[in-house]
Amino acid sequence: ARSAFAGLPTLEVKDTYKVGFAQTESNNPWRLAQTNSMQAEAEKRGWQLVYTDAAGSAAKQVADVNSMIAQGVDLIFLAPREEIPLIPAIKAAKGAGIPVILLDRNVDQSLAKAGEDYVTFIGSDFIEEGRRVAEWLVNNKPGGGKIIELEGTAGSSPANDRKEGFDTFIADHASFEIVASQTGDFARDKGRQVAETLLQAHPDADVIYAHNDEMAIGAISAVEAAGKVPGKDVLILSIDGGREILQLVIDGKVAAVCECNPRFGPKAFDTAAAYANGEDIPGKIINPDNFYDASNAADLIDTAY
Ligand code: GYE
Repeated sequence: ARSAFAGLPTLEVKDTYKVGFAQTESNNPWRLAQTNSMQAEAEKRGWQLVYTDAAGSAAKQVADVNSMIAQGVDLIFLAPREEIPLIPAIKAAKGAGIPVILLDRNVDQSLAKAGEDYVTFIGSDFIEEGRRVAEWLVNNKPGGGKIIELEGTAGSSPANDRKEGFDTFIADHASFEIVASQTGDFARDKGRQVAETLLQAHPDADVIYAHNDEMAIGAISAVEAAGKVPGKDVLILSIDGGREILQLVIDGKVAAVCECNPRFGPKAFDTAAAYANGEDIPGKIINPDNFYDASNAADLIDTAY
């Protein structure tokens, strides 16, 4: 037993495992790409995957984890929808002797910790994603601007961190102002509705920063409904980098996108195997993210999900 994982359940070395994957929702291509990557990797290794979809409800996701515990899975991969509500489920898994690996979303670090409550977090550096989008904006819009921010799911780590990274950078550049910031729940239609309302309240806004592709695509419809031209009158910025948004960058409707890589399968299963082998695992395993704008979107679109 290694000291770094003192209190955590261990994982036996076996030829095959039965592992859970508690997905948060399946309402966008990013989620589907993540699920496909997990299922493909399980199949490749001959591991059994118990898959659940919380359909956008943290309460259902808690129940999904509890049912995986009851089924006696060897390990649980969890994409916690929000930072706080899944913590009791993580602790219940630990109590039942089942290690948990967090995928793509993190939990509140004052309430649960890597190496103590769960093995590790695998995902992107969301603060850095937000910062890179803000930096691109400042470097490419010399006149400054009035920004509408469409936040992801309230209480989720990517929404909290993408806001922090972006807002902190913008705060140091006086010619830019965030005139409104509201959640669109990472969803296309909610993003469209919120963007429509905020564009009416702030007709002088000339930048929309969306925390994901789905809301950015919704924002394009809102800009057009307001009689404005996306990419000209209103500059649109996003995070995720799916094929659909890259085509919109090529078309000139979206200005810049920070990638958030959804292909977790190989790294997730490698990390579980390394844990079983007693290898040292850092508390955070950060995926590198690409960055797209008009200069490279056409070259890279075929690499996107
Ligand atoms: O950006 C979004 C998805 O948690 C990083 O969740 C993920 C985010 C991703 O629904 O599109």
